[in-house]
Amino acid sequence: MSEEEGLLGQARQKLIESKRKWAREGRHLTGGTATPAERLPPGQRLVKNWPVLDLGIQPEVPLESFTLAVDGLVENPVNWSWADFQAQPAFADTSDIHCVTAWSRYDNHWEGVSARHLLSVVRPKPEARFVVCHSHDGYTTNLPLDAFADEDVLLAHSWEGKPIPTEHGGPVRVVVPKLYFWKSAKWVKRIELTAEDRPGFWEERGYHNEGDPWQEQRYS
Ligand SMILES: Nc1nc2c(c(=O)[nH]1)N[C@H]1C(S)=C(S)[C@@H](COP(=O)(O)O)O[C@H]1N2
Ligand SMILES: [Mo]
Repeated sequence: MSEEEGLLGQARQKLIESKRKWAREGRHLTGGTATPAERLPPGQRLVKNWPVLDLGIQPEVPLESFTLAVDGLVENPVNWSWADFQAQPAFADTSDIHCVTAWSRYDNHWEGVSARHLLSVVRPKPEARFVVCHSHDGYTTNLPLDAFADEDVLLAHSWEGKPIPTEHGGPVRVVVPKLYFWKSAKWVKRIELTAEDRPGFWEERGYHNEGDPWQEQRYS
């Protein structure tokens, strides 16, 4: 049995197949462009609620067994416990969510540890150019190290002043506001720095490798 069949099962496979089909058909593409000066990227509509999207697995990660590894091409790999994670400088930021399925949600108040701080601790080697985020549900997503190192990127433990609920990726999820939300890994367990770009779960299934909402980089 392949990893995909074993990990995801048939019901989930069906959902993945339909999203793949949308990617092939260019569903939600408007052909428009916009700059971040326009707050709502092309083809997006504003929502007030917060939809849940995942592969059908919502892993429970007890804080006692929480670990976050940051490794690969770094001088100082870490494997933080929950206490280690909590001991890092606190970072708070407010940003918008843009999901490839065409909803956007403004003014999300996040708290956690900034990607910049994390990088200052692990110290990327000169060869490191990409990041792969690995999650407890088997999900992966890739992005350039430069994009991960943006000032608004964080490993969030709280949203609107409360711990991030399990369905939204708690205890810790990545938040990368300037890219479509599939680049923001829920239930993150490992952040790997690499020299070569390695497409993640959706990037291998027809989603765009970069995923800039203002350039409408939905599908490849
Ligand atoms: N671990 C994990 N992270 C994930 C996903 C997933 O299936 N597993 N889905 C991605 C997608 S496609 C989106 S749109 C957002 C959804 O996050 P939300 O459920 O908190 O809205 O999470 C992203 N991160
Ligand atoms: Mo998504």
